[in-house]
Amino acid sequence: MLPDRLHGVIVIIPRPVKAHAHPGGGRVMLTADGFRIAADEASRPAAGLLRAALEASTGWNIAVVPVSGDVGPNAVTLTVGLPDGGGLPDDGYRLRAAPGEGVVVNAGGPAGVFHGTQTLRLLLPPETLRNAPAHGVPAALELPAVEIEDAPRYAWRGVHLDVARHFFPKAWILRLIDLAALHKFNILHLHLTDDQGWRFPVQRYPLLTEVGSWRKQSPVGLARDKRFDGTPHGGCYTVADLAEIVAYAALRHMTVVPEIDMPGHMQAAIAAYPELGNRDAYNGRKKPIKVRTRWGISRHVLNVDDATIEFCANVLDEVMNVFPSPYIHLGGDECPATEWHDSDRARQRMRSLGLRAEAQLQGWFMAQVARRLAARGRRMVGWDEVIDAGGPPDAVIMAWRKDGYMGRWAAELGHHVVMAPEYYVYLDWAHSDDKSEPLAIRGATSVADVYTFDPVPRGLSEGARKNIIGAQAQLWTEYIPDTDKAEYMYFPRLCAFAEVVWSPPGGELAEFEERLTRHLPRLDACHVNYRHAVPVP
Ligand code: TNX
Repeated sequence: MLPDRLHGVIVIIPRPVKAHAHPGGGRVMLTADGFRIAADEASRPAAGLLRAALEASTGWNIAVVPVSGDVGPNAVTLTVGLPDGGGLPDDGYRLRAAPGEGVVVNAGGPAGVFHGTQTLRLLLPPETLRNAPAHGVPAALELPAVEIEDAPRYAWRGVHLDVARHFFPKAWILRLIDLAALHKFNILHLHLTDDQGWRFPVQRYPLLTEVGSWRKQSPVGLARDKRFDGTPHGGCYTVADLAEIVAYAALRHMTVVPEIDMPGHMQAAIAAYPELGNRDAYNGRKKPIKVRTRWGISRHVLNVDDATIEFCANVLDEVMNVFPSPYIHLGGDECPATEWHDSDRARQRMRSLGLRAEAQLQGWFMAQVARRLAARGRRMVGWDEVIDAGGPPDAVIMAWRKDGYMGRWAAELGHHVVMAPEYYVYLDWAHSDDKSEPLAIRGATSVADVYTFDPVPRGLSEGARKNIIGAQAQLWTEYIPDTDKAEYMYFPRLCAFAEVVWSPPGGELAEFEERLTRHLPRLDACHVNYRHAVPVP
């Protein structure tokens, strides 16, 4: 048995701000008989979730009771508002587990209570992460006696999932939310539309999903192999599915940020509604544009007519009805201007706006659409191409290109920035260069690469530091057709990334790797298909 403490740090991921063994040492016992969760009003939802998780894994019958003086030592107590009025933020918490006192979580706000309960779940035996008592009903649960004080480094701790290149079922997205919440992430970014599939149901434009959610076939192997599987692929969510995902995430203090990618990456929409495309640029093309079956960048982009801007705004109205997120992602990446160059209508638009380059047309387009978001009090997020095109100054920029350079530029311009540089946090890249790795778009990004990534771009001025609001790990799914492979690509790199965005900087890789070894049984208990450092024979 390894000790509970390694190098003085409590063995959980992400590493808390402060954690030490209780001065008295020892362990805390929670026993089946009479164990309770005491919660004040603000902590009730977190108490309910903790109760459900522990009842399922232990088979115990657990009461949630109001906080009162006589809760006793066989209890977990959850409250908001610190006894000494100490200044923890809303998402910060203190957790104290001491023999004879039970476990007390005291938080700055409801989010902090929730994060505190996730810490508790990681301190308890891994078996408590299962869905049923696998080895019979335990008489007691033990955890180390500890004192933890904790709060996140960043406000945006994001996990991204591309459900457009491959469709992922709702049930698994709920599981992903659980796994992300266990690691204290608070943003799930869903990339809902792309050239190869449209997954968001729009009442006003039903063909977006009727036509746009299916493609005829998908590539087999790498793009350059030019082989296809001959099997249609598709799927879309219902409004109820998405509302369920949003509500499920909200209970776990996660915000679902939807992305409708425009004006490029729109071939599926153009297949559904050809009038959205640049028909005057096709030079007599006879074949209709279909939902794209190849990966890579399509040259078929939206036209810049008023009707198309109105179309996008109408789609976003429905997006905003489903997603309460203050942030709505409008994509803006990889939009080739070839069709605009060849389109008389687009050139006329440029002339009337006095624009010199087609790329500026994109900035103008994004700004028009973003106005509809602003009218409803929402903020636009866009990939960093948005700053090339002179996009709206209040847009949040997701910086993915050129290492930290684009993020630094955006932050110096005054944008709020979410760092997402591909070399470090594109989890669709292979884990290693080894031949045994499954097919991946590029390689390689190891756990160590992710862990040593610092969201603060090199050379950023002191004044612009506050503009880095967080970072995000991406999972583009061209080469990730199913949930098993998605989990394989996410984990355990997502554990390392959790620590990048939550914990104070300065973590040591070797120490983290030891902690990760201790964390993996917890992923096993959740049956996560993570990549093993040593391949499973
Ligand atoms: C670039 S990153 C894209 C995606 C691809 C990804 C593959 C970004 C904003 N656009 O459309 O899926 O590369 O890694």
